[in-house]
Amino acid sequence: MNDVITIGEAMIVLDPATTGPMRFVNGFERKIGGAELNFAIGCARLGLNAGWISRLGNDEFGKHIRNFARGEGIDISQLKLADGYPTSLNFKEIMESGDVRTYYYRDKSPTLTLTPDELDEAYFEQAKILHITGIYPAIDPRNRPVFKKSIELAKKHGLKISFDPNIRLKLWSKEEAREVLSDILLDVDILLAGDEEMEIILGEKDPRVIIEKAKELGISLIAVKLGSKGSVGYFNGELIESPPVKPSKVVDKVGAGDGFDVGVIYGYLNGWPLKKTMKFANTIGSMVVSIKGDNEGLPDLEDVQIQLGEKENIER
Ligand code: KDG
Repeated sequence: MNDVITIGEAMIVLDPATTGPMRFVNGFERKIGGAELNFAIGCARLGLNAGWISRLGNDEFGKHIRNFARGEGIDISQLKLADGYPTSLNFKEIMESGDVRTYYYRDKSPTLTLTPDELDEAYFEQAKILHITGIYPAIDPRNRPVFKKSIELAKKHGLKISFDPNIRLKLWSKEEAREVLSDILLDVDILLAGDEEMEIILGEKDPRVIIEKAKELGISLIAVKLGSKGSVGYFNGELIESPPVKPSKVVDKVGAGDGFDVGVIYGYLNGWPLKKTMKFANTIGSMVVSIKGDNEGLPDLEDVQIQLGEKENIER
């Protein structure tokens, strides 16, 4: 049985060998990214059973991503390689500060070949949480029926729906994101969102107001990510302002939000107190930004425990 399942696209990420504007970058390293796959990887590294529903191109890049996901111990039984749809690419530009700009080449996403009736109901029956993000419906409007069907199946079989808006304005406008995602919020049980994203969806940036509004929508676990200012969480009548965890250094901020999501879901599944969960999630987020790559910094459970001072780091 999977603890978590998720649906989303993964891409080959071309990571620049040097910082600065991409037009002056001569070398790139081939890596892998995709918010939902990052999430599944993070869960698997902590020891959860994670499943990933997706489509990749039937090409060398697609096979590379498939092998990588399998190597991370992710259940890829719901992954297929699609003919005629090349695996998408994502070029990154990284500034000295760690700030990143991305350039997508994903107009003919292999996820377009996944149809609602291909979603396997039995797969949903055997999971606890469906984690979804705003990237999947943003890639192409034609992905939205599959997205909706995944929510329907999750609800039918009593899964909790965990949602990160992950608004990527290179994929859609604020107006379109608001229209689609505010509808999704009605089905969500666990909201993992940045304050600026919620400003786009709800018109509110103050974490306490966001939490009040999310509660009114029936969302039971709410975590608002404030970047370098930490996070605010709400669950079962308790509100926690969790201070930021300072990273050892900031080299690449991409994937930090996915890491935070992993931490919250891990704490939730283990029935931890909210304070512990939020600290754990902030710690994972801070570990992700200190390593280059979208998912390379996602830690194993033991690494987080060392970071939290719960375990000794034996170097040699
Ligand atoms: O959350 C990190 C993702 O944004 C990154 O891995 C790439 O999925 C990606 C996207 O669509 O930008």
